[in-house]
Parts: sequence; structure tokens; C-alpha cells
Amino acid sequence: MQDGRTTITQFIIEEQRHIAEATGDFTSLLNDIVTACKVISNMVNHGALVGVLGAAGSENVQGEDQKKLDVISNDVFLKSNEWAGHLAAMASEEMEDIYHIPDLNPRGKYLLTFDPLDGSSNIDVNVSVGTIFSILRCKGDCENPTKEDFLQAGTEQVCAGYALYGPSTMMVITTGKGVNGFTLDQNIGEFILTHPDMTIPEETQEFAINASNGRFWEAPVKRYVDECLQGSEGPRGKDFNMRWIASMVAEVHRILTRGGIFMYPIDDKMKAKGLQGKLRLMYEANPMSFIIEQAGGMSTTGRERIMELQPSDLHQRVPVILGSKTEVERVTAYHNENKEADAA
Ligand code: AHM
Ligand code: MG
Repeated sequence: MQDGRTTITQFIIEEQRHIAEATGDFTSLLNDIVTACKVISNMVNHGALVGVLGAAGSENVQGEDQKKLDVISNDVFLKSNEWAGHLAAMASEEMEDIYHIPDLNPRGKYLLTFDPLDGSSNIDVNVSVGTIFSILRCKGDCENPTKEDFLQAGTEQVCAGYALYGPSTMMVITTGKGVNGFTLDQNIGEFILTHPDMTIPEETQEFAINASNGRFWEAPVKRYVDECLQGSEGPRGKDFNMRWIASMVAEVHRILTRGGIFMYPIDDKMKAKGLQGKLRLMYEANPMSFIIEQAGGMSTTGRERIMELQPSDLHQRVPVILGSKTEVERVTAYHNENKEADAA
């Protein structure tokens, strides 16, 4: 306790007390993740003062230009989590192959996937960015894990969370028993429980989508957005508001706070390049879907529940439609109706 306030460490330990078989490994792993996020937060906050802005001059596995902070944050995450003996291996947006725990360190029973700095196109313009992570159990040979060990459906996640580096730094986590948010108290260097039991309002009048891709969208997405834009004069009978931060962590956080729907659908431009979507399943879509569902929201590809997809690749991409339940249901229904029309 800090002055009657609950720290994230205390919160995790108390949660663990209710799990009979818990050994403390998980608590300790989460602590290392929290430490990594504090280090990244500190660098993001200091920006140009510590020379971390700008391009790294390299590309990641997806062929995207890396920022200096992408590379640094990835390294911080690896170094914070490789030594304690809780992990069998890690996987990240920034690395093509899985990361093996160095030989000198003990191995553990968990697998960690992460996007160390999501929304990093925002970093140089001082707009919110974040870290996303997901924890799975290693069900195979934990001494010699392979890529295949990571390819588990989102429903298998033990824990998912994100850190949001915004006006304040926050961590939001779920272990499958609701969603809780913590704010970093910079004076004492601790995350304090400030947003207990976060829930998403079912109804919303706010949508988020990159409208510059509008001409490439599929018919169901075009229909949904068009109906929102018609506002009180259209079939929805109410006006909508729109937001696009280009930082999924910030969009999800807004939805957890005041409702809304976020869409990064598949479109014709992606299809022409052979891509299945923009966002990555293992370290973006699955952890965010776990959080959204635990907060009472819904998350689909437009066609299927994201958390039930069987992954086929570490860096697999998927369409993402998530947020307030009634809106996600509507967009998903539009896709299903379209499928029936296509089949007729
Ligand atoms: P990143 O992992 O390379 O940062 O890309 C993911 C980000 C999401 O945070 C955001 O929703 C989306 O890309 C924005 O894409 P766009 O620039 O096409 O609007
Ligand atoms: Mg990302």
C-alpha cells in the first residue's frame, strides 16, 4: 500500500493468492514487464533530450521503417524479461524469429509476445504511443521452444495488457477476471490502481477508422461508415463523432474509457498485396481483444471472433473490428449479410 493506495505489485500478488497452483512466477514476470514499461515511458517522456527520436535506418520483418525507439524499446523488453527464469521464449513485432532465452539463464513455463512501441509513427510528433503484450503458457518443450509453441488461439492467453505513454503513463491489464487500469505516479515510480474494473459502454456514437482508405473498403464497412456519416438524417437516427489517432493503444484506451468502435478492416489495397489485414494477431489483435472482451466489449475480424482464430504464423495479420458490443455486432452482421448476398 502507498498511502492507502493499491500498487500494481500489490494488486497482482493479491490476485495470485486466489489461484491455488500459483507459484509466484507469474507475479514476478508481470513485475519485470512493468519495469520494462517504466523504462520505455521514461525514454518516451524525455524524447529529443536523450536523443531517442527519429529513424533507426533499418526495416523490421514486415518491411516497415524502424524508429530508434522501436529498436531501443524492443531491447529493453528483451533484457528485462530474459534473466529471471519465467520465460521459455519471446516474440516481438520487431524480430523475425522467436527470441531464445540466453543459454546461461534458466527457462520458465511462459511465452511472451509484444509490440514494444505501437503507433511509433506518432513518436516524432509527440502523440501518444504504447506497448502491447500477451502471455501464453509454453505447452511444449519449455527448454527448446519453437515458433509453433506460440501459435495458440487468443482464448489461451493467461494475461494481456498495454502501457499507454500519453499525458500520463498508464498500464491496463487483464488476467481473465476483468480489466484494471493503473496510473504511473512519477514521484514514487509506482503504478497505482486508478481505474478498477473498467467496462465499455454498450452504446456509442463514436467510430475510429482511417478514412483515407475509404475507396478500398469492402461493402459492409462502406455501408457502416456511410450510415454513421448520415447521422440523424440516416438510418441510425443519431449523429456520430469520429477519431483517428493512428495509435491502437490510445484508441483502445479511449474505447475502454467512453465507448466507441475501432476498425482496421481488410481492404482491396491489402488484398492486392496478398495481406490479410494491417494489424498483427499475436501481439496486437489478440491481447487487445482479450482486454476488450473482458471489459464487456466485442472483437471480430468482421467475420469471426478474433480470439478463436488458430494462428498460422507469428507475424500473421488480421482485420480488426473492436469496441462497444452493439456496434461491433452491427458491423459483423453487415459482413454476414454480405456473405449471404454474395453466395445467392
Ligand atoms: P505499428 O505497429 O507499426 O505502429 O502499426 C500499428 C498502428 C496502430 O497502432 C494503428 O492503429 C495503425 O497502425 C495506424 O495505421 P495508419 O497509419 O494506416 O492509420
Ligand atoms: Mg504495432
